[in-house]
Amino acid sequence: MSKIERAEVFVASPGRSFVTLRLTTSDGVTGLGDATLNGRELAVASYLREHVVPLLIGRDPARIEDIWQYLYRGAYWRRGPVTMTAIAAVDTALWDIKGKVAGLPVYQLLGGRSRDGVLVYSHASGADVPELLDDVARFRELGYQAIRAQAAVPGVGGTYGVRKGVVYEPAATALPEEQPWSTESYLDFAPAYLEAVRERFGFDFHLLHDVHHRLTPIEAARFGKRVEDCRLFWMEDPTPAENQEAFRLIRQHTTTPVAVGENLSSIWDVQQLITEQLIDYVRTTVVHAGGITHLRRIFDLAALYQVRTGSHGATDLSPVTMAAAVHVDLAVPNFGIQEYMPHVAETMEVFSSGVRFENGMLHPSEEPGLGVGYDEKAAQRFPYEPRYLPVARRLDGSVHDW
Ligand code: KDG
Ligand code: MG
Repeated sequence: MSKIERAEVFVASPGRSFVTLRLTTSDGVTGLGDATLNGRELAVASYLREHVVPLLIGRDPARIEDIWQYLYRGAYWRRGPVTMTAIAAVDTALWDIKGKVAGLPVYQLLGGRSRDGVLVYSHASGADVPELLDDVARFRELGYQAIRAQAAVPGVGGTYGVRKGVVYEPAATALPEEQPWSTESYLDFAPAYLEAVRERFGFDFHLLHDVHHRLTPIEAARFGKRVEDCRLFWMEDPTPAENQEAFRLIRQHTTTPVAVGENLSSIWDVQQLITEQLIDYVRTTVVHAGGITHLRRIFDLAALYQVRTGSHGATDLSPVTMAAAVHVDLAVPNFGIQEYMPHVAETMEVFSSGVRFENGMLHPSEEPGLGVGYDEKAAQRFPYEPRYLPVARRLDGSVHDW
């Protein structure tokens, strides 16, 4: 029997911070898992190094489900982003190994293709409306069939989702940047720029918008109703999701589709949202929701309630997660869309990936496993640099949801 012989945890910042797990079997087969939790990287690295690696050595890498159950139930302390990201890294690496051993790309192990390619959306943004419109034009020219639009709210300075450099990277400072927020200004301004995008570019592409947890349920209801004629593919995270019942109020007022889940980590965290059909898209991801094994379980539950998938895919999800996501997206029957932000050149000096973008779709590598590589020597050129996500404050100085 093959055994897990080695488990290494790498923490590096090639363009941004990533935590990567590499498992090696007694047959010399390696598997990679992403363990990155933006702004809390070392918590997961330590959870893995101190509490998970000792449990893995000597186990049969073929027993993916059993190892998942052992790490989840065996910890006694369940769920939560740190635990579920650590379990995800192990699970993803084991699927990579299983694919390599079988000589098959991971999507084949998940039942094979349900579609020819994976529809993706990318991020257009601007410091003002003309800049946003130019950016949407750029993404249209690049072939994207779905585009998320965000613009800086006047009087609030930089806002969530608005690029400062080449790539949008919110975790940019050694301590959290404090960003001002005004719900009133946002509610006045955001519908107008979404309308401007539709007026200029029409309706033959999907338009998305991320509210990023900033509104109360009734404000979100008003926003969704106001933008109905823009026919959004979705409004994302209209209100924080701790109280899932809150989404019923949004539902009572608007037909704008709702997407939730990027910061939720287990099937229990999305159960009510799904089974009571309070959302249209579930955005949980491989890396933060327990890996391929658990994500598949969430997506299967969602399928029963006509909820489709729309996994998180910002640049804080490493190329390992992006590759794993594309394998899952290709296979599940209820796929909706995949978020996609290409990584910067430094990141790709460390990771290699066979994922390919063509005509607004992603395609996986046909190599056995996930089709990703990690160059540990190259990673040494990019030592870990801690970076925090920003914190939002209302104009009166009180803390708001970022
Ligand atoms: O780490 C947090 C980011 O990934 C998140 O803020 C990005 O909301 C986001 C999105 O939809 O990509
Ligand atoms: Mg989001």
